[in-house]
Amino acid sequence: MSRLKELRTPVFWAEGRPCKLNREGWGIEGSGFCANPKIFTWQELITMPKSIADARLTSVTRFSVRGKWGGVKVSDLLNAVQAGPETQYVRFWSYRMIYATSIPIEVALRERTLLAYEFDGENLEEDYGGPVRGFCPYLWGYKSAKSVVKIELMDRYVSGFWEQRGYPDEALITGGKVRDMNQGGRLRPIPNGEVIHFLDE
Ligand SMILES: Nc1nc2c(c(=O)[nH]1)N[C@H]1C(S)=C(S)[C@@H](COP(=O)(O)O)O[C@H]1N2
Ligand SMILES: [Mo]
Repeated sequence: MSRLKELRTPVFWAEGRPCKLNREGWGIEGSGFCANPKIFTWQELITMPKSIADARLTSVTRFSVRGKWGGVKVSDLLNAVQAGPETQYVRFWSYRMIYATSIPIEVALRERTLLAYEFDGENLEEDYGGPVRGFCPYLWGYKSAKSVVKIELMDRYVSGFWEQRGYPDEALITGGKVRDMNQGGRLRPIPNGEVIHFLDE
């Protein structure tokens, strides 16, 4: 059983649960305002420098799970496609192109914003957004799109799946108690999803 499952991390698929996804055949299109649009295959992604973010995924539905998310920095991908100066937002598309969400370029460029393919050293399974998902600990979990097939560099903001349904576009993690999955779901305050310490990086 995967670590995320052991921790009883909830599984959200607003657009419906995917069937088995093909890890070896996975590709992520990087396109939009960039000089070198390209498709990153699974093989390419795993040979790019790996970053580990020991950080939390915090849902607006008030659960939070911490672990070592491993993957490629979104900033490295933006460099690879030669993101243009027009780029203001990065939009992540999930595998059926129904779920999408965008984050500001400044947040996309931060150290711990990843396209993640591991949690605590294990490959991400479908339930948790494998083969590769967005991971952005700075904002509510709905900004961390699962099973990403495309990242699109945008010159303006377009709201995403949950944002169109009333959740804030900014998705700043606000106070209050959350269920800490690392502590058996105990309700406790985790201010700012613990990202406050990272912000001066
Ligand atoms: N494709 C897709 N990505 C998604 C979602 C979803 O429903 N579909 N839910 C989002 C929300 S609201 C949260 S909190 C996290 C939950 O991630 P998990 O299902 O791995 O716990 O995924 C985000 N990414
Ligand atoms: Mo969420």
